[in-house]
Amino acid sequence: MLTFHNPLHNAHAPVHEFFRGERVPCFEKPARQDYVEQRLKECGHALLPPNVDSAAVLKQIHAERYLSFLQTAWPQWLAQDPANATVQPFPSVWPVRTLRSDIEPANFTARYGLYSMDNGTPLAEGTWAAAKAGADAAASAASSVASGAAGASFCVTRPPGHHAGPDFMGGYCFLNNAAVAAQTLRNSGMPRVAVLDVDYHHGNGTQSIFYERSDVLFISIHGDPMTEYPFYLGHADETGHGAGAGFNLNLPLPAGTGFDAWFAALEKACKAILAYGPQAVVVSLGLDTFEGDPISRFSLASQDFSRIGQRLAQLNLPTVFVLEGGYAAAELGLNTVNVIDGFEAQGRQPS
Ligand code: Q9C
Ligand code: ZN
Repeated sequence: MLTFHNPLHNAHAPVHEFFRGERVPCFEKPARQDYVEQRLKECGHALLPPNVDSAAVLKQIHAERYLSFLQTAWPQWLAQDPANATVQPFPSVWPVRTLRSDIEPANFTARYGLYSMDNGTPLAEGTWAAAKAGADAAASAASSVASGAAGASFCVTRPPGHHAGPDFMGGYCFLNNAAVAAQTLRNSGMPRVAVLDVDYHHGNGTQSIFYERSDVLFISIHGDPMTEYPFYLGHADETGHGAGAGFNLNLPLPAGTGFDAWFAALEKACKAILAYGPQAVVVSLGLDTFEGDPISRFSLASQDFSRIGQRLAQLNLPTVFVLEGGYAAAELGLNTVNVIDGFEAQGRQPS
């Protein structure tokens, strides 16, 4: 397995987020990736820097005006008041139903809300640099599999990506790294790519990006949106639209779900992937299904992640893993390496 990492992830380090009405330290923090890198190195996995520029692919999956906003957000925030250098911006107003989103307001906070689905995705000075380098790492991991240089690859990155839609950030995500990987595989000439999202939270951004397309199958196993973030997408009746009808599969599970029921959903997902007959799979690997996760409510144990890796290897398809959530930072390295080792151990056995 070739492992790429985001060398600039530290540039994205907002201080606070809102949690139950209070300002608390960000759960999505640089230590997450540091722990993963440390464990990977201890286990003998080399970390490669990105070697692909994702700029062109980003334009295929995100709106131009959204990318421009992200790229210039911090300078614009400072232009509003130089004292903003030490202040964290948050959106506070959103164009919900009946309000116009076609016109970009001049006001910075209004534009921030226009391009956000929540107030839980704080921007920092280095957000664009970090997010762009992460998208480059995802494109690099996908390219290594597309070229045949590797049968499987892994992209270690933060901020995560799967809540980021065509023209909005949300859920700690800015650029949709898994969509970048899937689109990169498509651009290499593969007719069909499957995205399997196993993060605790529904991958609303990835679903929306591919909802009307038949060339990318999206499958997600996640906490039931009736009670879990992102609340407004991720139900079982969302099966795709137009050309994409039949190419979206949501497998919501109740909060509190343990490994057996979760694994049964994974089995369904794997069957759907094989029925689709893709040339490659992108795994949006969130590890917030872990029992120790501070903001999520499934109860998978560390050793369960080895079984997940093993089962995914049995698909016997070129595979690109992209790191998503997982907020029990100190255990994130172990849980990540368990997926990789389970995957690789399976690959060494006759299936
Ligand atoms: N500030 C991922 O796992 N935030 N995102 C709830 C409100 C939503 C999680 C707390 C959690 C998003 C990639
Ligand atoms: Zn998550």
